[in-house]
Amino acid sequence: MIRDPATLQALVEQIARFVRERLIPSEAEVAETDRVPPGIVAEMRALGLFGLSIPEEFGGLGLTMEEEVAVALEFGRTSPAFRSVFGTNNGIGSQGLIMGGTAEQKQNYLPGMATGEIIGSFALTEPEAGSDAGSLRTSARRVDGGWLLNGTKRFITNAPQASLFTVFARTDPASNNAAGVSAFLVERDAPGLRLGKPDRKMGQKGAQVCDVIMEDCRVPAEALLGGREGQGFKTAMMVLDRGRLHISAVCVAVAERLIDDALHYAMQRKQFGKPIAEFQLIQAMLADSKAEALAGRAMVIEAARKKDEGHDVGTEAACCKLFCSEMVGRVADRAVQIHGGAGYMAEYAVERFYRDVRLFRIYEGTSQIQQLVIARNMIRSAAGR
Ligand code: COS
Repeated sequence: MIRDPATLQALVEQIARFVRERLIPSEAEVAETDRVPPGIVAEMRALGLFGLSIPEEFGGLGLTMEEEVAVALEFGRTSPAFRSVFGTNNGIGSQGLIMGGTAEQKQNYLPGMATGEIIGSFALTEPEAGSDAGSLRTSARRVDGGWLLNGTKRFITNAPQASLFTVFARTDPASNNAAGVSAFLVERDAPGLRLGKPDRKMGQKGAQVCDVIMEDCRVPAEALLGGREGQGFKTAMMVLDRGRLHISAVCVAVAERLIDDALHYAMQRKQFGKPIAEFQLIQAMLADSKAEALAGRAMVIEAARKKDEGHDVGTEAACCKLFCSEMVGRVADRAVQIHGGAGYMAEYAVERFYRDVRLFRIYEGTSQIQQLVIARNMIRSAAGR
């Protein structure tokens, strides 16, 4: 749902200009230094990018899903590391709170998240619990006046910058599945919480990831998200359903950027006496990429509209994440191929994007998990469950 097309268009144009004039020229520097310059982060804050999906009553822009997708289709046209800076505040780092927080919890954190003063982070994955998120082992034990958390969370995006973690922990020690999991809002300075060293990654340099380690980490009783035990896993799944649509839009945007880069390269690179764009085998790669990116764009917008209409889009979100993340992998591969030897060299952006996009098929649920979710939902619905 687009509430006011003119306002959205103005926002989209503003973001497109920011991407073109500020982010794309800084891509190489961010990849080299593994950090987004503070000046750019300040500009992101001024543009309201940290609060895109946070409700207006808490100082955000309160975008609908379709509006958020429209915006992601613009800011995704650059290194995914830039999106990560404000991505968790709009997605997995804030949505648990928006969907399941108490009025007081929302009031405490959402205004700071909307401005970017508070960076939110989502702490679900563990060394032994990745795809099988329901088997997580981090424990939360009730103690006088609060909870004691113990466990390690792994590959946590934005953890080095975060001031608030949504931590998923087992509150029912007798359980070994999703039912015994609860969510907690854990502040960075909670006693007993420490961070591991930043992980060294294949790509997406500038987006930082590390372990979050809790050793008798004490949090107050009010840290239990929504004040309810046993809801954590469902909250995590609902957050991921939404996050998967957002990531899908980013995949489409990166694919469109790579198609532009490959097309321009093919039009100016000459071999056998003419631009390689005139060769049909190059054209086939360009055309397949264009058609697939268009399919991705259409399915993400359609699913976002359906979500705004109030439908459960768990299946659609998984379909989008599966198709768009695999699609951008194919597009990046073709973009390198069209660039030939140059595509293997670090001075061309496609070399970096080729590594960056690999993560899309893994985080917020691997392609295999999306397949499992889609098929399981199909079977359930056919069986009338
Ligand atoms: N929305 C709301 N509730 C959901 C849900 C969703 N999308 N998906 C599952 N649930 C609920 C189920 O209805 C069930 O509740 P009831 O027991 O009351 O019926 C509960 O959650 C457990 O669901 P399920 O039995 O399907 O859990 P499984 O342990 O079988 O796990 C998968 C399901 C594999 C789909 C889940 O673990 C998953 O998504 N894994 C990937 C995790 C991931 O994306 N990690 C990335 C890290 S974050 S960057």
